[in-house]
This record gives sequence, structure tokens and C-alpha cells, in this order.
Amino acid sequence: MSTVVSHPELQRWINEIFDHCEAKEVYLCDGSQEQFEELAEKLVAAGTLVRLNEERRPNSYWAHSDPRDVARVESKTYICSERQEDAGPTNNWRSPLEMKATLTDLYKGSMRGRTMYVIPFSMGPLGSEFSIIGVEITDSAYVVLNMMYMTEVGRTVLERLGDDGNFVKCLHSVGAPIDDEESEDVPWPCNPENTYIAHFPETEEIWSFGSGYGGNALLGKKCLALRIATAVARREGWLAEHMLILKLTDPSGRVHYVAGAFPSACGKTNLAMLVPTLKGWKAETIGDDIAWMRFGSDGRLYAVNPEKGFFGVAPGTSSKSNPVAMETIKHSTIFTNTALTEDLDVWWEGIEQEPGKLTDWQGKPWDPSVGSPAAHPNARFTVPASNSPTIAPEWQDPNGVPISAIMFGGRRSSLVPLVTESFSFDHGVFMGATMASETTAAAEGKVGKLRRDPFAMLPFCGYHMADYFAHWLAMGESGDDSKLPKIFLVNWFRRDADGRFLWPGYGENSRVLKWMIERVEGKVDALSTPLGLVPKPEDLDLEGLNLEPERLTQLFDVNESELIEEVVSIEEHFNSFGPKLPKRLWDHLERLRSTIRNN
Ligand code: GTP
Ligand code: SPV
Ligand code: MN
Repeated sequence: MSTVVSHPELQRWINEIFDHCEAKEVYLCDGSQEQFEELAEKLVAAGTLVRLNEERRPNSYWAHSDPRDVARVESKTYICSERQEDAGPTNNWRSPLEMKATLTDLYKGSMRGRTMYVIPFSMGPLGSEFSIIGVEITDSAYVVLNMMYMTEVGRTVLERLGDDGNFVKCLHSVGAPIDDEESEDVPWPCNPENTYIAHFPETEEIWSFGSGYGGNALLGKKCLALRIATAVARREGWLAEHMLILKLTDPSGRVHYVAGAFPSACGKTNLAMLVPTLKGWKAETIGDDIAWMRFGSDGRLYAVNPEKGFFGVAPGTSSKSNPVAMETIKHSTIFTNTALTEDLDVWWEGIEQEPGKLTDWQGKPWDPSVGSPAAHPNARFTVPASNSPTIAPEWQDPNGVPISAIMFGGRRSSLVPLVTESFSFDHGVFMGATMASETTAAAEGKVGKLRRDPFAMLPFCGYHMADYFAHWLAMGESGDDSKLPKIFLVNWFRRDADGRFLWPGYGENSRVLKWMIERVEGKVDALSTPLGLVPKPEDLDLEGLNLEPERLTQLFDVNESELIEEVVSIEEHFNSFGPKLPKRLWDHLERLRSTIRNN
């Protein structure tokens, strides 16, 4: 095989994979528009993509996946640290040796008949102290196009890497060789029986096999920027988090940046693109899924968004719920598993337009009488962040933006109030460590089941979760108390007895954000409750909302028997981590328990 790059170790690895996977040819991705178009055309010819109506949705494509390959597969995701105890009880584990043996067999000849794409990419602005370079080798052109929207790809990255720079090796194969030259390829090749998403945190490698879906295949995202990055961040003293980053400007022009961790499909993209209903407030996006944070020389915590695009949930997105997203995806967008209209545009449940006759996400004819959803609940759009009308001008600042407040939130139909401020940074870590949320369609498995999802990182922490809690506590300790972000627990998803959401959410969440900022600025007091500090009724700006006082009460009501159940459930959760669980977190649980006893 000819030389394609000047970096000797990268070239050696390319040769090794090319020989072992028996690919047909090598294709180096340079990040150019020409290559994007060439590959998009190839995918249209293969039936993987449908080009959308140029007038209604310029430069955009629709894909629908194999019905067995629609979400992240947590049951097949592994952290392969040398020692099992380093992966901890929340991760699947195999020894690196064993996993590599299994996968080496599977990769043997797995790219036969296919092109092997080499994608040099950067997570984080090139040249920033924050960034990490990766190279993904994949046999999927669909992955290449998505990576081009989600990350910085190509020549600029290779230049930065030089001839001896470090990079994370990210290997991906859909695991579907084409053995017979004559036979036609399927539109969405994958290998669900043999899917593995394996991470080797010590050697900083990712081996992914069998799936073409986002989080399993776009290896810069969850695999590198979270699972590998958490392990690196722990060693180096920073944080890699499943968080949105939002810029808020108050009516007097004062700017605050806030970050927020919510589990998959629990509102990060929506909050990151919020249109405040409060007069005079402005919101702009820095990032919608991942935040890398470290202390700056001024002692404040700075965050960058390591991504360059959004891979967002389509269903439920409308010009009412998220007008900014609707504007962002007007052109140059890849849609996966939405429905397709007769005039080649996209449709999903919750969009405002009437459906009419459609092709559903499985490629079958659909009309409302069919009964099942036309779009898969985890249908997604992939779009460059630069498409967004409200992306903040500083969104790629290599130094990041200083964070004033951090939110933790999940789907809790009961118990957890609309907003609670932590008593201290430590107590905020307790809030993060005990977060729970009802499961969504973003991962395989049942939807709507309550599970503990600490820091919204349950599927994404690359090491022992109790060590991760300790790392958060240590970060708090190393910071200057007066400069640490304030921490808040929020819940947009509380329901009334009839199952309706108590809080209108979306743009109205700006009312909660305003209170948080006023707390950060020391402008208002708060009321102390067993769970934390809550707004005094007069401090939550509800003007023009028409929220019945009864509903407001319910939004903050903490039922004692539910609280007792919660304490018991947190105790179980903590026990599952064994002796590694930091004592300070147990102390917070005991304090909470004592408030019940004292009543
Ligand atoms: P990932 O991309 O999977 O990490 O998810 P995300 O956290 O970015 O989720 P997203 O913003 O796409 O939210 C998905 C779901 O949450 C959709 O069904 C939204 O309609 C719903 N949602 C978002 N914000 C709110 C809110 O404030 N209130 C209510 N009730 N639902 C919301
Ligand atoms: C999530 O599931 O949290 C996502 C989508 O953001 S994926 O990239 O598939 O992980
Ligand atoms: Mn996510």
C-alpha cells in the first residue's frame, strides 16, 4: 500500500488495519467540500442516502438505518482497563487482551470489498490546550459525512499533528464485508449479532464493531470525548462531562455562562437553544452535548465544547418547542430515521406540519392509520453548529468560557422540585452523584424506567464511577471557593396526578435560569429545605405565565414518604460502589436522613 500520511506511526497503523481488515482501497479524508459531495453521491447511489428536495431542504440528506441499529447499545459497550476494579460496577468489562483477541478475529477481513476511510479529526479547537486529536479508520462513508459535520476533519488536523504528535486510535467497522464482487451492498450495513463498542482507557484506543449508529460509530463523540477523555481528565486534573453550555445575557448586558448535565434525550439540545420568554434576556449556544472544563489562571472554571456540530433528537422538535433548531436544520443537514414526505422533505412526530402520506423510518409507506410512529423516537439530525442562528461568537474560543453555574437534571415525574440549589460545592457533587432519570429511546432497552444516572454519565464514564465522584470532590477542593460555579438540581419533568407536565418547560426555563443567575450574583436569598435551597416565592419571576398557584406548590412539594423511599434507594445506589464511595457523600446522605427523623 502506498504512503498516505507523513506521520510514521499513523502510517504503520493504517497499513496494519488495511492488511488485517482486507479493505479494497484507502481514502484519506481531507475535510474538503469536494470530498463531502463525492461521498454523498456515492451514498445516494448505494441507497443509503436520499437527497432531499433542493428547494425545501438544500444540501440535505435522509437516511434510515437497519431497524436493529437505532441507538447506543449500552449492553455491548465495554471499558477494557487492565484491572476490572478500574472500570467499576457501572461498566461492562473485559480484559484488554481478551477483548482484543475477540475483536481481532472479527476485524479479520471485515472490510473486504469496502473502502477504508482515514479521518484525522480534532475534538476541541485546534491548538487549544483543551483539544485532543483522534484518527478514525472506518469502512462507512456515512460515518465520514457525519464526522465532517461534528468535528474538525482533514488537512488542518494532520498539519497540527505533525510527524510525531499523539493521537487517539479509533477503529470502526460496520462488520459487513462484501465477499461477492457481483452482489449488491445493503443500504445500511451492520452486524447486530457481533456489536462491540470497546474502550481501552490506558492505551487511549477505541475499537468499535458492528454498528453504524451515531454514538456507536462517530467515535469522536461519546467514545473519545467522554469515555476516553474522562480517564485522561482524571489523570490531568480536568473534567469531561455530558453537558450543554449556554451563554446568557441579562437585560443590563451582563453575561453568564452556565453548563448543564441531563441524561440522553432529556433536554440539553433544547436548553442550549433556548429562546427566553423573559423580556430583555438573550440566550446563545456554546455547545449542546459535551463540555470539557478546567480551571483558568484566574481560578475560574472554563469550558469548551469539543464538538463542531449537533447530533440532536428530531421527534418533538418544532417551531414552537425549539425554533432555533428548526432554523439550524433548514439546510446542510443529515437526517437519520425520521420519516420522508412525498415531496422529499422530512417529517416526525411533534413537528407542526400535517403528515400526509409518508415513507416511515423503516422505508415503508405510512399514513396516520398505521398507528406506529413514522419517525423512530431516537431519530436524529446531524448539522454543523455554524448553521445555528444563535451560536455565540465565542463558541470556539480556545480558552473556553468561564462557568458561573452548573445544573444537574433528569426526568423525574415526582419528588424532585423544579429547582434546588446545593448547600455547597460538595453537596452539589452529592446531587450529581444521586441524580436519577426515566430512561429514553436514546439507548436500547425499556423507556420510562427510573434509574440512577450520576452526572448523566452512567453510560459515558470511562473508569470507576466512585473514583469519578472523588475526582469531582477533589476538583472542588483544588478550586477557590468564591470562584467555583454554583450547583443546582433542576427538574422540568414533574407531572401532576393526571400525568401532565406541571411546568411548561422550553423557553419558560429562562425563569429558572434568571433565579440561578440572581443567586450567583448574590441578589436574592433562598429558603432552606432538606434537599437544598429553593427560591422564595416572590423571587421566581412568573410574570405573564399564568401558572396556577396550586401547580407552583406542587412543583416544589416534597412528599415525606417519597423522600424516605429516595433515601433508601440512594443508600442502595451508594452501596453498589463498595468502599470506594467517598465518605463525604455518605455524610450528605446521613444529613438528609436526619432531616426526616427530626420531623
Ligand atoms: P442527547 O442528544 O441524547 O444527549 O439528548 P438531549 O439532552 O440533548 O435531549 P433533547 O434536548 O434533544 O431532548 C429530547 C426530549 O426532551 C424531547 O422529547 C423534548 O421534547 C424533551 N424536552 C426538552 N426540554 C424539555 C422541557 O423543558 N420540558 C419538557 N417537558 N420536555 C422537554
Ligand atoms: C446520547 O445518546 O446522549 C446522544 C446521542 O447524544 S449519541 O451520540 O448516540 O450518544
Ligand atoms: Mn448526549
